[in-house]
Amino acid sequence: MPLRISELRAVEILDSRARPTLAITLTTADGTHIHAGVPSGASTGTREAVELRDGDPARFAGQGVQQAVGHVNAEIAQALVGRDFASAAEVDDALIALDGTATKARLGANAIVGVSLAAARADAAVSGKELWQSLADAAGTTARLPVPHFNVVNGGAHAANNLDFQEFMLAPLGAPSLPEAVRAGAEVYARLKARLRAAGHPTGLGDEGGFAPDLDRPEDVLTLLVQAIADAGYTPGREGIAIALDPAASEFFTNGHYRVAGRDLTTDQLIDRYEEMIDRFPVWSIEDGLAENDWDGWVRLTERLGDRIQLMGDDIFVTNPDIITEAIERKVGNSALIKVNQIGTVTETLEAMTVCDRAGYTQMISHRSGETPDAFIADLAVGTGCGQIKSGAPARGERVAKYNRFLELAAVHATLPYGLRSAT
Ligand code: 2PG
Ligand code: MG
Repeated sequence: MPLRISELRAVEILDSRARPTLAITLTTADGTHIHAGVPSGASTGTREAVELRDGDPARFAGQGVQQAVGHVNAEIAQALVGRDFASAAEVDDALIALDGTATKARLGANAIVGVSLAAARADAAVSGKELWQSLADAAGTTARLPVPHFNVVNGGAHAANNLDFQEFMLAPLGAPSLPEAVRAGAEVYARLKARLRAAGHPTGLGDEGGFAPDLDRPEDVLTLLVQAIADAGYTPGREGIAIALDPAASEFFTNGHYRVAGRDLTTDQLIDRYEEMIDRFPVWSIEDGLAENDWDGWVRLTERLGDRIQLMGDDIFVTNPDIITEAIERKVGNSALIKVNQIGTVTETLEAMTVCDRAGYTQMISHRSGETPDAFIADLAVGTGCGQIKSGAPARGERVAKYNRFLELAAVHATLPYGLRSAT
């Protein structure tokens, strides 16, 4: 059935960090109401699609999105309402053409991505499919439940502590099923809280629901994580619960040096440090281990550690098929973090994942530090079958909404496979 939009409306709402974002309501010709919430990052890559923020210091310190809302309600609605589209991909093409810029800066990537998410949902609804099924059909992929990566310690731009590394994640690679993986994440999270409390650390949370203790050295956090995993009765390691890091290194790269725990490190010293970490701790994946403009460093990082662990590009790749293509040519990384709002449409996101697949680069679907309860990315992860997702801690509603969606899908669709697609 063609997709016909009879009404399109945006509203300025708040994200999980008290910053404005957009909620989209799309009504299809048969009267179905579709909703979508727009995520937003803090540690953004410089080549991401550009969010439109009002810049009016009198409202939300310049962070308002009334202009983006206005674009949805006027120009975008005018262009889309009443037209027949054969697919959500056609809606995305229309959005890209209407905006006319390479970075989606004119109408705003936040406006465009909200409409794109809603269009994908509307497309599923008119074809009588669940969102994940519809996305699997659009992408030509085999659905699968992903390994959740629980971000249980927050630092960097996501917390007001001394930790330079942004994210320390639990990866229950050895869990036999999705429900068991979620259970493992929640149980270790509780044990970690108890350990932090016993050691006199505050147990306040960062933006993604992980604890934000005032530790300096990443190795001290890794030690705590391994202890908490064992406390909860699991085996630290790939056969049980492994660890994934997102240092978000662009954030602590200045004047050609990486500042970690009060010391300036060269690129090669930081690579040495990572090597020691993966020798001593069950770290299976490092995202943004180096800065987005340190491409030569990334080449060396990949040469040295690429056959031992997953080396994932986030700020450096920004879900951009062209940049990922260049990275593949230059042998930079072996995996990509995937965020719909970095590139701005669902269709381009699926393209980026196809580019990765062809080169054997693994992919992990990701939330943003600013989220809404919208669990679109859960269906995206299942539909594309990429086998990995990160959606923050197993705590806080906007993070848990995604994990809970998996629990529902696992219960209803018992035949959905679970786990990494292939070992890295
Ligand atoms: C990241 C993301 C999500 P942000 O760096 O991977 O965890 O952070 O949304 O702030 O860019
Ligand atoms: Mg990142």
